[in-house]
Amino acid sequence: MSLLIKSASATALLACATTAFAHITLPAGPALAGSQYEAAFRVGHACKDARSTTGITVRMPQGFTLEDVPARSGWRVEIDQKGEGYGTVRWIAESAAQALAGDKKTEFVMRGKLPTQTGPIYFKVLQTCDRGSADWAQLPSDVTKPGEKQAFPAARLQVVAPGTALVEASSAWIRATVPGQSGTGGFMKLAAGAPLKLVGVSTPVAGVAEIHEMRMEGDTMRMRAISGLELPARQSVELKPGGHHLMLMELKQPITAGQSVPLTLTFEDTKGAKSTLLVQAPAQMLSAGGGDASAHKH
Ligand SMILES: [Cu+2]
Repeated sequence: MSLLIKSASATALLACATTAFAHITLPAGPALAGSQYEAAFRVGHACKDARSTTGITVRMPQGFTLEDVPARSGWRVEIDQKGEGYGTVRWIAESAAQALAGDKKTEFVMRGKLPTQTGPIYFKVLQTCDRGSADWAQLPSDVTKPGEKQAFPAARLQVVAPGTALVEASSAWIRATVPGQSGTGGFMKLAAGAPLKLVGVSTPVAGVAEIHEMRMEGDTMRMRAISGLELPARQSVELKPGGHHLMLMELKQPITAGQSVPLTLTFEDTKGAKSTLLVQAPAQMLSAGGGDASAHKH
């Protein structure tokens, strides 16, 4: 029922996020198996060396049942249910003037029903431009060398089972400790598919685990426990050094780099229903970005 985030995949997600501006992506966060889903493909960049985007063709994944494509001013929509693979939806700019300029961002929206099967699904998107095209169609399995990034990743959606936390964690890590240290911080990105609140954390390695915020008191940055952290729907919220973080105290053992620390996160939805997510956070000395949390003061 839980999503296990392994360090390798967390690293891959992090690498991907840094270049996400150029990719065609779906909003962050998972969606429920068998539910109605609004697939909003975000386009924020024209093809390389191009000035504008003139067409978008989405190849639907297996199990996705198209229900509706809202009309889009200045663009014609062609739906081919028998098209390539499991059907295609194509938006075509009616004129060069209607094409999406390279410095403009927008979303191309379709609605449909998600498969009942859980796991990631991928929408392959062909972006055609006034000059050239870009086929956002690579799957994680297309990358074979360790550490290699996908140049043209397909838009990914994590489909989760009913009863599971509707939230995805990525880039999780725990700061490794030095001898004598009794507490440490935990960091990750969280993306909820519907409004959720992170209300708790527990781990076998610590006697006390809390959600912390950082705030200025006078001219000193201090941290304190909060009862919950709001996670807006379809957005990524980052827990990071110097910002919101998980605080592990009364450590029962040293946390050594490379060790994997299980964290059970508890969430509450808008109706108060609780769900949990197990995240495996690798321990490391510094964040991937080299950030420094030594400014923390209790
Ligand atoms: Cu703290």
